Amino acid sequence: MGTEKSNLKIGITCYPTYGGSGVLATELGKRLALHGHEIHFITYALPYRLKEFHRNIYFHEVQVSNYPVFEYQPYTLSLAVKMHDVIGEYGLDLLHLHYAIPHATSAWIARQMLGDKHPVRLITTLHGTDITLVGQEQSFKSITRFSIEQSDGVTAVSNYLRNQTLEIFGVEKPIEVIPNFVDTEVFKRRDDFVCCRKTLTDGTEKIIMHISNMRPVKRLRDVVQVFARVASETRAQLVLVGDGPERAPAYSLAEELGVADRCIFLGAQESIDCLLNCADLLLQPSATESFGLSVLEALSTGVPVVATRCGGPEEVVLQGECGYLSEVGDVEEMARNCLRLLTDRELYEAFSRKAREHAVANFDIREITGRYESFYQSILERSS
Ligand code: GMT
Repeated sequence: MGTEKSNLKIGITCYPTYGGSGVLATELGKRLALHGHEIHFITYALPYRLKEFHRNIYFHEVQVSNYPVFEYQPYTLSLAVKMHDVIGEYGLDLLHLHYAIPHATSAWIARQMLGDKHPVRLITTLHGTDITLVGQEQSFKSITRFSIEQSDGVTAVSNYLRNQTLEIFGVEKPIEVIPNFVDTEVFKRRDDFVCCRKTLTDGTEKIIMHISNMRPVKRLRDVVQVFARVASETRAQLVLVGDGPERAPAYSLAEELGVADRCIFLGAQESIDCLLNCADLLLQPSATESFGLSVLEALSTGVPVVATRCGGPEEVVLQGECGYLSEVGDVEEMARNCLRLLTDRELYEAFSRKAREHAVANFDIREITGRYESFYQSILERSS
């Protein structure tokens, strides 16, 4: 294994559909490929941010068997076999697993299958619900702990998530915190987007945006409750981006509160950079959030954020400088904070400026990719 060489062969496994961890993994892979590393995505579908051709990037689709005896198809095993094959065929130096379950487990199996033939290194990045929700389920807890312990290197996207992992799983492994990033050259104020605010409103209303996969943890009811209070005081429109089980109940609540005609449910969208250009505020009242990637994308675009003190956002949002954080469920305070920002032009401009500066200074993709590269190198050196 050549620890002295700077260009590595890296396998990346992530969830390829919508979700922050998949976005992060894909953008990281694209950036690493630009730096000359050879990147192999091993997933069950083409990651949705990987549509066009990129030099140095390969895609290996995991075929899931459809054998009728299996009521539940053993995806973890199909993934392990594909990892094993790709490591062997291309001589990967390391596998970077995004989201512990089941990716880190499959990678461990693949490595066991290879034995001493190929000493591939395993790096697991914890993203959030793999620890705070899924990982804690009794049926997953011991395998999550085991898979973390068996990784050669572990990173978490925030201090909050690192501490949660140590507390919940009592792992001995050191966990490096490498925060999520944003491409500040993509997420910025621009005039050339077609979806200007006039296509969403009459052009005079303020736009409050919410972006999520609409699962219970995102507290969609609070989004609507906050918006109803704001809408009773000022002309505003709520634009909801994403889809999931809480979408229908949120719509019913909007009807009940008499604001359904001021809510636009756009469904899942790819052009988040474009949509954020239309937003005045981002509203994310989650119950728990290990980081909050859309919060960072909003800040980078110069959009102030109203969110909750639920873990990660406390490490991303500068309270009272580029956004406001409230206790989970405090819809009254969140509504007051939205109104304050929407009605005080000077305050809004100051928050917007600070949001952009903060994202550029602390979370730019170029800087954070370098931190991953250094981490890879330290793991390769440590274990060679
Ligand atoms: O739970 C989600 O919203 C999806 C999940 C994922 O796999 O993308 O999000 C987690 O990872 C993101 C990327 O690191 C973080 O920005 C999210 O905060 C985190 N979600 C939770 O902790 C609830």
